[in-house]
Amino acid sequence: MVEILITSIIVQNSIYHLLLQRVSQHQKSWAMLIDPDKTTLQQLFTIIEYAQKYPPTLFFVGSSLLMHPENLNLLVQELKKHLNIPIILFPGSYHHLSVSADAVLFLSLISGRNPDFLIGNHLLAAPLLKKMHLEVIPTGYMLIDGGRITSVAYISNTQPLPNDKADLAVCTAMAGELLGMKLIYLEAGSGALTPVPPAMIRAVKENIQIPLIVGGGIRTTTDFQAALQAGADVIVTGNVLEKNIDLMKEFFQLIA
Ligand code: 1GP
Repeated sequence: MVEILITSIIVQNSIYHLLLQRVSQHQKSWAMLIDPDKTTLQQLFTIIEYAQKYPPTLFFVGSSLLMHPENLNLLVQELKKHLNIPIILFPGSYHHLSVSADAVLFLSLISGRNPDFLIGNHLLAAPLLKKMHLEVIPTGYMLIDGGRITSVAYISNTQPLPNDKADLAVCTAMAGELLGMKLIYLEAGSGALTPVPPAMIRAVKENIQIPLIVGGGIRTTTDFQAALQAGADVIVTGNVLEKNIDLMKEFFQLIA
């Protein structure tokens, strides 16, 4: 009985629960992606300063490659020290983990046919995750053609879904939901030339009940708003803020 109560308290306090709550209250979310390889300490302090004024709903931390694994922990700890914003790991591989984060997207690349990214990395990560107190959020990750070969396409060695085939995206997302995924993530890839088309976002959203994350190539408030209006629950922005941190204010205003 006590155990059931504790479990339910933990679930109520989980980041996933927070997301579900926001979706049910029609509140949109913004995840700011920070790449530990590309962010200097100085840039991190600027991000922290801006996030105190214009907080994203969540931080995603990760990248396809991790050339400086030591930066991952440092970055997460520094964010934790100064801000009270949930930090979710967005790993490119099974060892891109940090005990100091709050949760991890346990990504299965369901648009691809590479077993390493469907289950291979997961069995390597499983014993590590069992020992960490990280909330694990199973996520159906779908790579959508964004007009160029992105790092995630190259590294995962998978073919993105054509961006004019909303029906393929819908069936893939529905299959992910039926397999028990807790989130669907439509990803055009970092630095995509074109973000995921609104028509595809809308079609996927209409056919799943779980929250929908959309990211890749979102550079302007117009892109951001188009994805929100099409039905995305969480918008992820990465690259553009590395170039223009002032956009944080505008993105913040779009979800406030
Ligand atoms: C998150 O990979 C994206 O889904 C980030 O993409 O860097 O193009 O914003 P950008």
